[in-house]
Amino acid sequence: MPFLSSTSCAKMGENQITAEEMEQLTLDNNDFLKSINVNKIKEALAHEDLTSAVGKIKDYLEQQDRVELNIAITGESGSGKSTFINAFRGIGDEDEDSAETGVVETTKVPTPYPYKKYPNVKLWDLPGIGTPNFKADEYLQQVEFQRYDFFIIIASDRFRECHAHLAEEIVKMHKRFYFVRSKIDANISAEKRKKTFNEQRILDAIRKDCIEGLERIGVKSPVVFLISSFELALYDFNHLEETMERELPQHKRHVLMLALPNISLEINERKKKALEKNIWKLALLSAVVAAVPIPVLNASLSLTVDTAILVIELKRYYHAFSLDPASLQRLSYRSGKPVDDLKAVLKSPLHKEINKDLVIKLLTGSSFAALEVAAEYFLGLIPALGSLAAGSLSFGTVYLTLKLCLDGLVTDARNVLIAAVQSSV
Ligand SMILES: Nc1nc2c(ncn2[C@@H]2O[C@H](COP(=O)(O)OP(=O)(O)O)[C@@H](O)[C@H]2O)c(=O)[nH]1
Ligand SMILES: [Mg+2]
Repeated sequence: MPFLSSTSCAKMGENQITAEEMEQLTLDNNDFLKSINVNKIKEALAHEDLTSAVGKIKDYLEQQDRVELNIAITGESGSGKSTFINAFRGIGDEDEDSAETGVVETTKVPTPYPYKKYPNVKLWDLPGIGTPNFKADEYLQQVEFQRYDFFIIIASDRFRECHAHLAEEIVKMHKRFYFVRSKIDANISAEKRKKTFNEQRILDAIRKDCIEGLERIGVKSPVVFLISSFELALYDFNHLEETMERELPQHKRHVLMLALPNISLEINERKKKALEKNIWKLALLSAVVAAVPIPVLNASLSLTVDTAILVIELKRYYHAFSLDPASLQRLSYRSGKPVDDLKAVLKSPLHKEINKDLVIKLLTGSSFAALEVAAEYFLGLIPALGSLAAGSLSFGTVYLTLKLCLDGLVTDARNVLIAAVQSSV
């Protein structure tokens, strides 16, 4: 069966884009074209220097993954900072490179825990707050507060004075904080013994205590996230991730999105959306390159550029959805489902080494006619692209290949998550 079928093109035709979306897309894409310095790429191509042109494109794409993001995790000793860090990185407390948990805290200096695939995204385990001589302003100087994009304050019990002082001081330093109340599972199971047990009432009471504490120091409409690092699918964990993403600047949002472990259907969906936004840009880049009006840029050269773009982006998809063997092994361990059962639901052709050969196979396996239909469809959608006639096929090819590969991986990731959950009931 061809990888790209004409039915899939027809389906895409049903997806009408609104005028508003189109306008936003045009703005985004204009910014994008400015930021990658298309002229430099065109210049390299004009000098028949394909290696340099591809290098420049690669540089740009990889630069997106090199964005720095530093998140500080603070709170009293024993509040669950290290456990939260491990959960947020998608690793177990006993895994290699995990933050040590359940031990008497000896951390005197901030310790960074980078994401393996995105080492520039780091969670920092900060020394405990609330010791008898604790002074929030000195503490923030000691931990070099400027370094962090934002803080997560974790409390495992009542809202205390040290939380208030720290939150106040963070705001004074013009930084943002998120207030997390941890170990909610423990509260719930302790209260379950009571005859009058009502889960919602307990959650409301815990939330109210923290909100009132924050309001007393002048925080307007405070938001408190109730979480259990042992049961991430419950309570506010997803809401916390979503809020952090939304409030980050655009370029940082993308890398956080990619780095987060794919642990729920919600995050699966958000990752898909973030990556979809990039597809337009990459397809456009490919079209611009193909439209360079020089005789030397024949179809095969244009294909080289497309292949380079596709290899980088498809690798990124593969990692973003935690479908690599090590991630599947971890999920198997957490869920108790044999890893072979998880692997059995994988259907995408991308579960092999993603390289130039695989991409060429995907492209040549596709029906040429289907791609042409797709190209015409996209040209109709974006009037500005009409002038890039030579690039039209390239645009359609890249767009459709990325879109179909992304959809395939998203479906696989969703099925893996569902398979993992099914085992535990
Ligand atoms: N029930 C429960 N226990 C937790 C949770 N988070 C941490 N703990 C436990 O609380 C203890 C202290 O956690 P740790 O992460 O070492 O705290 P830290 O000193 O703030 O780094 C450990 O025994 C953890 O297993 C949670 O969400 N639920
Ligand atoms: Mg610790």
